[in-house]
Amino acid sequence: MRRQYPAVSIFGVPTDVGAGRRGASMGPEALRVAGLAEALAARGIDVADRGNVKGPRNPWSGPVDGYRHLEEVVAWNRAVLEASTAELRQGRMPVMLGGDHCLAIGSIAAVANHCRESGKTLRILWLDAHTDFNTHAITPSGNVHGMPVACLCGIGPSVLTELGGTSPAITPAQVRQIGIRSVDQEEKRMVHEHGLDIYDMRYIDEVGMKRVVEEALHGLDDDTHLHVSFDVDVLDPSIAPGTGTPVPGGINYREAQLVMEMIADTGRLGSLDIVEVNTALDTGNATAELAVDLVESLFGKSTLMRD
Ligand code: B3U
Ligand code: MN
Ligand code: MN
Repeated sequence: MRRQYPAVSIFGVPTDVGAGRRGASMGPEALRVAGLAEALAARGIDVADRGNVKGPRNPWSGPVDGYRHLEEVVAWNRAVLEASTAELRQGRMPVMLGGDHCLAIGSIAAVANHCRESGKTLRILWLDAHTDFNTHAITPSGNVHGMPVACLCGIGPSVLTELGGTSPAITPAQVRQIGIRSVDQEEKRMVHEHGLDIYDMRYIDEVGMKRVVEEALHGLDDDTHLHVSFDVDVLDPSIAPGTGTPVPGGINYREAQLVMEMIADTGRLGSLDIVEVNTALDTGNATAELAVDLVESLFGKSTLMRD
């Protein structure tokens, strides 16, 4: 039986202002060329591609006070916040195509506000090789795509922590991170201090992806809005080479499919980011094509279940 999904609104967020390498700005087109909208429409989903959110160009300058391109990051995130908020108000599901992962600040701030207004509980599944919990004081790079989770939890510059109006937008207790295998020294202290729920690669190897996802999704109910922030660098670079900060030892194709299928089974998916597709580093368009394949599973594609 086919599950009903709300109407989906796709936005491109062609930015790499938060990244350490250029090229994630081509991610939205790569995902479009890979047929994202068509794949969702073929599953019977009402899907609208709203085009690209607009923002400033990448000045490609060095860190100032521990941040690279903070002004530009804020401008992009304001645009993302506005676009996402408008769709949520209409009962539609925003899908943000990155772009680098800094866009999750605006995207999740919008969802957090929406949940506060509608009395829903927000749960965030952060699929990533990195915890993205750096601050300006400890970042090794100054790249804001390494800081969105901290900013959303209220740790960061007020222009970002207060982006959606309420600060903090979320608490660490709402977040589950899966696939983690690269955490900077000082960042390790931070994630322990703030009690982030992290399912790293070692834990996945030891207990298996099925149990990991069961634990990460435990406690969901009819009032839960599930936001999935899908950084494609969670995938092993052998299957997803087109990303700016690849880390060996990532999740494989079958593990990734299982995560998506188990999320689909909850019926609680409410919003989605697909980020860090960097076409300049890809083999053909393999990474975007794989992301589309996985998103089909996220929207209920299944081997044996009839549509
Ligand atoms: N933790 C490093 C690397 C990094 C984080 N997120 C990505 N890369 N994509 C940093 O620069 O903060
Ligand atoms: Mn990330
Ligand atoms: Mn990452």
